[in-house]
Amino acid sequence: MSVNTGRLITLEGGEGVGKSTNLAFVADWLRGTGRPVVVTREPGGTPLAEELRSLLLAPRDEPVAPMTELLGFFAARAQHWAQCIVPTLERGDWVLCDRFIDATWAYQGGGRGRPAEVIASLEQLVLQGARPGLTLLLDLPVEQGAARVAARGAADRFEAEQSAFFERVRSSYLARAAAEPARIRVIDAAPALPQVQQALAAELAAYCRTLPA
Ligand code: T5A
Repeated sequence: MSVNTGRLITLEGGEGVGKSTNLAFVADWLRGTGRPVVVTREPGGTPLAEELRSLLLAPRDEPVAPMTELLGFFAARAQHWAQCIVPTLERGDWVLCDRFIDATWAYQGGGRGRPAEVIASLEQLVLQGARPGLTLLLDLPVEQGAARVAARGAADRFEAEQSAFFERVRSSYLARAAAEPARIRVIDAAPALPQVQQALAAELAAYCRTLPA
């Protein structure tokens, strides 16, 4: 049985675009309209998936094979999907997730160059065709995101990548948004926070108007 994902909203974007900063704003906006929301993240979102997150993001001397990385993200997602997202949606609540399947397409697909057919088959295995109802893609030139992250301190395994990797990630996100413009809404993340949040609120309001009350 497939789950209705109309109440699943995801926040996406490259490094330092402001996902964590804006997550609370989006959650507050939804709660302010009377919609109960569970805020979660990928990789992570359950105790086991958070352990997998630590393994996936920790800098390490041993090279991580691209397939290991890809399967690791899907292993964490399978757990998060089954134990957190689906039960929340089934009881009628909203889920707000910091990164989801589009991150895999952007990072492991665009960034690492994993073949689309491999990602698509894993996506089908784990999510069985389910996609978020709304994806808010915060977009920022790579060097601006890097400057914001640098101001914050220690880098994880991905943040240590070169700028060409993040350019591919950004292009991949934007290509997905161009292919699915109704689901993936691009928000310019460069302006000051109040302006970014005004744009987020406008997208949320427009999306909620399309759903049954
Ligand atoms: N990953 C994840 C994959 O490779 N495949 C997958 O399938 C999945 C799910 C996860 C990593 O895993 C990878 C991608 C990631 O590399 P993460 O912690 O979820 O890591 O993601 P990060 O991008 O690393 O998250 P960050 O915390 O670095 O970035 P955010 O959350 O986008 O940025 P945020 O909110 O911390 O903001 C950064 C700084 O900018 C400031 C903030 O105050 C903060 O200091 N800022 C602004 N400054 C000026 N103007 C604005 N408008 C600002 N907005 C924020």
